[in-house]
Amino acid sequence: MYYSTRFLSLLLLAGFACSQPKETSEVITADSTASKFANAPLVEHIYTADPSAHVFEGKIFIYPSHDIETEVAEDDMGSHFDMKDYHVFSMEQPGAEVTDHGIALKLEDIPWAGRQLWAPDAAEKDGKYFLYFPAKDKQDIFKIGVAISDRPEGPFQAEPEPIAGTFSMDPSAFQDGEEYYLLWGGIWGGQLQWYEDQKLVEGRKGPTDGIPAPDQKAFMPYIAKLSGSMTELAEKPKEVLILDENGEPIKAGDNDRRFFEAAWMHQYEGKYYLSYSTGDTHFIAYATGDSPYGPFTYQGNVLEPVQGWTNHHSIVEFEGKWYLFYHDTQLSGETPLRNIKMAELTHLPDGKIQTINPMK
Ligand code: FUB
Repeated sequence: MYYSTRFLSLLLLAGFACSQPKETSEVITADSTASKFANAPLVEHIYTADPSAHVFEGKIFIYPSHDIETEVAEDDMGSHFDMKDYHVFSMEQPGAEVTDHGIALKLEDIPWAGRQLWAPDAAEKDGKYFLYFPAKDKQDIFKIGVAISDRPEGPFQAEPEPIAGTFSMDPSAFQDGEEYYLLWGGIWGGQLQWYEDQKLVEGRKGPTDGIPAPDQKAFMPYIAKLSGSMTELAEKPKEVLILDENGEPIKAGDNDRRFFEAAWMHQYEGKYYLSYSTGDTHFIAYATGDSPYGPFTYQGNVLEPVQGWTNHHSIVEFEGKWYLFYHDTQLSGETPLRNIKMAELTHLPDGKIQTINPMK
């Protein structure tokens, strides 16, 4: 089942954890649940997930999803991830207190959106801040929208329509010098498998309609340069190829390595790194290339599976050190009620990333 509990045994162990977030001032006690996690949640007063981190105004800003408890039944398309707003967080430096800047954007203030505010990201250009976010439109089809603010923490004002030419979900913004790019896509609940040649195929439903045979090329993320206004695509989106060690596109049946969702790009020593979630095998994998458009060659894993079904991350440099932001379900033990975390990330001398184990 989509986004169901692969880690049933871990969840059973964690089952005694309360399903309500703790107050900020409370400290998680060093019980057997907490002690198996390598890192502590960054905030505990609300549930948060999919953390996209950036350095703005000399601080780390985090743009996560805001998980909430819901009556919506769990299904194969992730309907139980029923988020209705975004909060923005900041910290002066790693380890410092995390500030919750409150609600930055609400579902009801997005004219075109119907439900499910999933993983967002942000970018800054010329003193303006742009929040890119996915939501299902009134026809229940994921689109990507943009909202604008003069401040990194918002509040953000949504554009009246989704960004033309976008589809699916999990947008992430990548700045390369003067150019900005938007990446996106995700299969199963992310609906990417319903598209052929970037057109919605009538009649496709559910998580497997449109998924290629195991020996066929997997779905890949998409990328497009953003226009000068940052609110439109400047070109037709292109598929970002992820290749195996033989230069062949990763196959749909290669579940340990194929792209599922959560594309993120960073640059390190002249190389482009594309990292992403492998979904049902729960890794954050990465591939490297010489251009944001790819092709990228699979290299390994950034992050081992976390507690919970989803794995979603971002990678950011702050004052010469690199950090991975990710989430797990330490606070709740429930897949749709996640909490964001961070860990230091190491680029090894050969350009590989040292794999991070989220558990001790
Ligand atoms: O938070 C909702 C969805 O779960 C995200 O968009 C996916 O990447 C997964 O983390």
